[in-house]
Amino acid sequence: MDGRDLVRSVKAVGSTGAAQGWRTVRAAWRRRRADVAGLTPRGAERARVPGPVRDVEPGPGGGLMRFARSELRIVVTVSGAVFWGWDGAGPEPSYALAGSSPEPDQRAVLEPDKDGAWRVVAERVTVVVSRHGAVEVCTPGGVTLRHDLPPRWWEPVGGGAARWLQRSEVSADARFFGLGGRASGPRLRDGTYRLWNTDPGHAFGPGDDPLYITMPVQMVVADAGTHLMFHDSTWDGRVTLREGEEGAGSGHDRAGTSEVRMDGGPLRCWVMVGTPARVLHTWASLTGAPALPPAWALGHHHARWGFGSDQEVRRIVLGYHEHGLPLDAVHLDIDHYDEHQVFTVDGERFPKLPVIAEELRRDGIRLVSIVDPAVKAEPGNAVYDSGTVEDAFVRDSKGRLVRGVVWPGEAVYPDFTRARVRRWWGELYEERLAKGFAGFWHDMNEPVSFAAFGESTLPRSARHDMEGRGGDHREAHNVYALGMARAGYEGLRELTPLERPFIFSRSGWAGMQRYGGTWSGDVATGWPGLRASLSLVVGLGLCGVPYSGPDVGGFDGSPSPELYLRWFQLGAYLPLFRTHASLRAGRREPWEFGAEVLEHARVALVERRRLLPYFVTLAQLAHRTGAPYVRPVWWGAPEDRALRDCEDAFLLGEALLVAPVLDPGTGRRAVQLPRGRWYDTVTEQAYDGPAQVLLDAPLSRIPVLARAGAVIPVRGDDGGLELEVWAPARGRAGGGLVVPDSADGWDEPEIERYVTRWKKKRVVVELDGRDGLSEPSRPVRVRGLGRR
Ligand code: NBV
Repeated sequence: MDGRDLVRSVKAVGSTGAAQGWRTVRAAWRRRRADVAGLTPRGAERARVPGPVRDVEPGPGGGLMRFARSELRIVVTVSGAVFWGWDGAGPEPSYALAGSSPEPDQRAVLEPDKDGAWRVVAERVTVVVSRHGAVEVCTPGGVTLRHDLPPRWWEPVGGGAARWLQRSEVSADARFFGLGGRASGPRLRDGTYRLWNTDPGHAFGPGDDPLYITMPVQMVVADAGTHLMFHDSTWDGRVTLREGEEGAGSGHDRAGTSEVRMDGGPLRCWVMVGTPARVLHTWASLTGAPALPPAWALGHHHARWGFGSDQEVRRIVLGYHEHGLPLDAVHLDIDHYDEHQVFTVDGERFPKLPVIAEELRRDGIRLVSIVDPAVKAEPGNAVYDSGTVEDAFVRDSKGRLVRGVVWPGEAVYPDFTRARVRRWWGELYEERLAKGFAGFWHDMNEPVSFAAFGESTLPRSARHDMEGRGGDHREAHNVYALGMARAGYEGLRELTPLERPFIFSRSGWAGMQRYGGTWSGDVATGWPGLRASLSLVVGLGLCGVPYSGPDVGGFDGSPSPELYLRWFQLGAYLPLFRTHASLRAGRREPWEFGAEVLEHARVALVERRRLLPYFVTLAQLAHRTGAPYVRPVWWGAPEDRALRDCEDAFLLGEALLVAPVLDPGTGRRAVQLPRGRWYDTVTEQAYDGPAQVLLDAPLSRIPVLARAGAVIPVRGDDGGLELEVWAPARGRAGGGLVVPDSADGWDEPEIERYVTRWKKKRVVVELDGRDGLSEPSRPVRVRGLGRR
């Protein structure tokens, strides 16, 4: 223990109560001791590079290249994604893939290229491998998108996992996005980003990295094209990014670089090339379609750590009613547990939970429960006892249970990398359903074990089943929450087969969208936190996780009325729209910030409800195509550099452009418009892009623009579905997709395609159905006709 550790230990003892504080000191020591005993020190290492190519063996979709000191398998698959793996690595087993690897594309063959290189030509991408193992990803037109240098490994002389480094170059104009949920993005500037899911232990802002969800997924956007690169290793790693620079005048370009360093795991990757939409579609076909949230989960959620009693829940709901504010879900945090133990309810403070849940459900409001993975290590505790019978908990290298410290005190951790344990855990949700809960909020699943010093998670030497292969926490850590999400999702599918499960999880990894979304953790109350919360939603969407949204108002403090309102106005256009705060933070109900804020918050809530059919459509489209609801403004025009650098606005689906206010005292703001005509949805004033325009952003609203020609499904005053149509520019046409999903089951409603155009002096809207064009059966309202 060094001096800093000592100070932290003393603080831990002081801040969490003496008993818990000392527990965290002991836990940290235990963790350290376990790792000393359970992990072999790396010792001397030997470096290796592939060396020159020896022979080549064509195979389905590509083939195998043997180098002096490694081999490379390369396969173009029918999904359009290209796989390559070094040292014999294949696509499976993988926690990211939704099923088995897609079939090889038989049309793709490995053929000789110049200078002893080989190449595979596929429909959308050509991959060239040099005779020393450099891999180049090119567009079909032959322009290089990414140039991977030959990889390098470091192998412990005494055996054990090899570390590796993959250095890559991208064009000078390229921009990096992704890597999971990053607070400083969405554009990832020069720096080193760690790949290790982490609870920062305090409310985070743009300077905090890593956070709860990290993923080795890079989305790279350049003039020449867009590609997504996924390094399929779950181990701890670091990605160092450096944007390139274009030589001004006669100077040379400096390429952008990415260096991925992994502490272990196979060196294998997947690359997808195309438009952003095509790339995400391929990514979703590989790693799984985003789960469809039930329609109510697309409304407004109110959470709080510390409702304290079921009477307080009733009071809040009544407050929403009395103030005429729509509400769709209420979330109960750990304070409703009995002594902080998951899958229990404090019967004294929440005696009427199922009754209240039923009352709320009649009003269209659902109850959502927090679910923490750690189980109080105490015989007599039902979850602990049944988990013990199942041998469900993580053990150390000597076979002893790994104990950590969390809210209930000393706790043990289910090993979600074992199928049997996932099944056992999934069945536990039955208790939640019986209490009336309809949705689940997975927390503390990085997983967290409070520690007075060192890392607040399990020892790296802790053993995991890894689907029978066996491994330790170094490999299991990043997929712990993914396994928990899978356990919950699959359990709920068994328990309530007719309903779509609703799960959102603080931590996760590539593929987590198969089971649900996220809220991205404890964002700090403050303007930088507001900006960071948008960065997370956009970045996660580009990694294939379309459903997320921040704690409106921030987690930890008391936002000023202005900050709260601006956060609220942003949240109203994000997939998960939730107000939430910590036990010690100020209130988050819209009526707590004065009459003016209440009035404007009501407008945002009412608009969200009006747009619900649009959100439902976006959820359906995300499920079917992988396209996130929230998209960077460059989504349809990645070659537009001004859009690529715009981080303070986003597209909500095809139809809307949302320009939140992210700074105090703003009454007007600049908005970078993509090509085409856009209408301010309040004034109906038209603007033509590409351009930067200055728009009014009074306290009452943030600028939201509609694309000319768009067809947006909205909720009419009678609750029915109506079509809001924004006039196309003269002489132009437009259109939009609508997925009318009224139930929360598994039926896949058909997509309605609408087209709009000018006919004489009128805007006409038609349904483009199987039998040709017809008049829509839904009420239509055309807007944007008046002002230019
Ligand atoms: O369960 C309490 C909180 C929860 O409100 C929050 O949303 C999570 O991100 N939880 C973290 C644990 C406590 C953090 C200090």
